Amino acid sequence: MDLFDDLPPHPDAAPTPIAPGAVLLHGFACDEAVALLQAVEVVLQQAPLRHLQTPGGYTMSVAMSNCGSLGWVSSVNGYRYTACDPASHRPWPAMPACLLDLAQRAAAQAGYPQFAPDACLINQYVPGAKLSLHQDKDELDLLAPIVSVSLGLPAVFLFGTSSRKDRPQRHRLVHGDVVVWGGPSRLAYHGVNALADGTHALLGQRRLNLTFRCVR
Ligand code: MD3
Ligand code: FE
Repeated sequence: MDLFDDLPPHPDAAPTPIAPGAVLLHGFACDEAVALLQAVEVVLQQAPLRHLQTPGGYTMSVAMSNCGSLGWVSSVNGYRYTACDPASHRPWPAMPACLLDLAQRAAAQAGYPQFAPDACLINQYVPGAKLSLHQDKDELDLLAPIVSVSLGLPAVFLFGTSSRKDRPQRHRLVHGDVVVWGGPSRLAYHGVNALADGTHALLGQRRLNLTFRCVR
């Protein structure tokens, strides 16, 4: 029996390739988490989290907001990127420098030294919230990777192929993990299982996920 089986790899662990083109940087954001969270809270004061409607008429359990020059929104009319927050009619808050810097350092480490995201989607999960299997293909630049940052409670991330029919792999993403999704992984179906109950020392009963994207 190994008492350490349930622990995530130490932040110094080598990056783990989790699929062709996708690399998990264990704990890459851990040391900066307080600063990142403070910057996110300032963004959320300008553009509060909200539960969007899907074109199918369903209300998402994940609460969302954005920063950067473009933000992802969904409504009964469809998904799209907008320059203004539809709730305030004002531009989305600028991407805080500490967020952009983290995303660029992670992308560079994964082989994308020119990563210049113009959108950062902020997802908040509370226990029970989930994200159904989907593809992200509203971005014009599908050669650029997406960088994702997980903060707070752990989640079970589902990662399939470009065919919805293939059974997805499961990966546990914990506080501070950063994943760079490029190459063939970019168009894979993915989702997040319902968040389990728990309390994180820094974030309390929630998980935040930041995804940095090159949209235009
Ligand atoms: C693989 N977010 O915002 S992050 C999303 O944890 C989204 O909130 C999840 O899926 C979350 O669209 C997963 C990891 C992720 C994000 C985007 C991807 C993986 C991806 C796009 C293409 C391939
Ligand atoms: Fe996604």
